[in-house]
Amino acid sequence: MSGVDAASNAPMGNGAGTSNFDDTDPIAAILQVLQKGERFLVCSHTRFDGDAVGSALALGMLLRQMGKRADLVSATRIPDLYRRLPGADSIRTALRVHDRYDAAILLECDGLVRTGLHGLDRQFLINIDHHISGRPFAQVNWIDHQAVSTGEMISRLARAAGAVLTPEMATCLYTTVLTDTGGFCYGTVQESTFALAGDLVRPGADPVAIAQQMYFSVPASKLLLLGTALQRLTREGRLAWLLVTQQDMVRTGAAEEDCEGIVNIALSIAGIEAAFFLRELPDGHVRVSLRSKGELSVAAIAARLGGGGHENAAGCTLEGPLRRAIHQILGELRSALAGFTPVSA
Ligand SMILES: [Mn+2]
Repeated sequence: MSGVDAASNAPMGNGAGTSNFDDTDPIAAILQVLQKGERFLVCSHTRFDGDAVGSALALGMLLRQMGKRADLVSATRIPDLYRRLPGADSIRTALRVHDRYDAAILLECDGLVRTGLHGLDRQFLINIDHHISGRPFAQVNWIDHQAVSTGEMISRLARAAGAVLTPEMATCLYTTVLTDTGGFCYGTVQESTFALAGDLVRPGADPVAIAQQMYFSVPASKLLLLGTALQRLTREGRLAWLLVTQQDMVRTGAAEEDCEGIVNIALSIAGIEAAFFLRELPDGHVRVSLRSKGELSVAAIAARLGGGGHENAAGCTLEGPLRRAIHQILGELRSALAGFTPVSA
């Protein structure tokens, strides 16, 4: 967990600028800013996932419960999968922030660029993140690698604020836990994760309805794309990968969000230690999703290639063409696997 840097910039408006933040207690520091301010911006990274949408929506609800105004802004559209989350229509799509806020709260971002938004550099910034790639770029930073989702951190913030978890907040927060743990499967899951899930089900999150929405409402275009990707499944020892071309995307009528999770199919093969999924982008770049099981970390590989993420789930964008990107990723993964012996072996 990183601390709080109060030296670089003072909060705008409403007198929070004179505060002395306690660098050992980022939750208290964040609450101090929230309590003193009136208007807040909440944003997350582009290409929203369940944690980005769910944590932003729940934080917006928390702020409103505290009597504050919260504007939720995203540079990219909300994937259909998450449009039925409570309050999802309240997220505005924009590329630039014009207004001045008492603070802009960035969720799941390792810097301003990740938001895809312009105009944030003028704002007082609060950074809440659980990624390994998290960096203390803001005036107040709360980075907790142990949290299974940023939503988990928002639920702790809500508790510290003495807020009531409404069924809507609980639904958004449960969605962050479910999706960021891959349905309670990934390495970050521990006993406390189930306690957290219980704390969200009790006030009204419906685990069955949320799972149905997340996993059993797949658009046909996604299955067509998956079929195409599976035809190109390649295996090399403990590595497996899938890819789709831009032509595949057009032919199947798939949207960007339909690529979500395809990499996990390659990872699910017995004996596979790491997997990746490549998607050719319309501009010729290649989007890479990396996954690993257990102890092998793909976070460092993604970071070396200009991306980021978690130990078991990370991503980056590479120069095309596809063949070159495959070569680059394979080089990294082959050498990572060469020196790797699984604990269970
Ligand atoms: Mn997350």
